[in-house]
Amino acid sequence: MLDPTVRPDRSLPDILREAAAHGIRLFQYRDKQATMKDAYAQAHALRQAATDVGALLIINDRCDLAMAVDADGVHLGQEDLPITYVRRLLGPGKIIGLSTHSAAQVREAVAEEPDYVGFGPIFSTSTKADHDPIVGLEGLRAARALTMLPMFAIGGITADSVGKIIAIGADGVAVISAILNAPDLGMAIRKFQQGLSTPDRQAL
Ligand code: 3NM
Repeated sequence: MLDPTVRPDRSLPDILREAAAHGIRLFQYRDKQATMKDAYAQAHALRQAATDVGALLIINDRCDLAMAVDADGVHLGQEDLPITYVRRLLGPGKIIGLSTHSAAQVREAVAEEPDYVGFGPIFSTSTKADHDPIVGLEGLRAARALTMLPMFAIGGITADSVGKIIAIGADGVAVISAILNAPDLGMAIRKFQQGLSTPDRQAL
């Protein structure tokens, strides 16, 4: 996930290009602070970069911004517009994800039919100030049992923990700081890929 507050010193399109060269195919632009004008400029540049490298770009929260730059989809939070309405706005073929933070929210999400759910925070994170209570690996296990929808775990995930998360059955992970703050982006991504391809069965 691309959040300019985590790496204010680097251009997000450059990070996208570098991460894509190391195999990341799906990016989310998350910016809780920028004005719509600045967010549009940033999203437009990211759209171009994603298209150049053949990666997917989804926009956090802002359906209008996703439409403005013809993003591949939008990622909605619990406080955002209802999915049925967003699907009508975005039209066919767009990805709509929904953040969930509890078993009850996963059950409700299933009824709303998103294309995937995010679930977390799995671990402690300092990236999201107002995050929901930590759900832990047990919370993930319970959530996983509730739906066949693709589930992306989020919150404090590192290359050391990703193997446990995949063993429990998450389809993938959404990561900010463990990759964006790494001194060597490529090496950080490679370590994640090793964890993704070797589920840690001790978590079962
Ligand atoms: N959403 P990091 S946790 C953006 O629980 C976000 O829905 C969360 O950043 C949720 O990988 C989180 O640096 C922060 O912990 C993820």
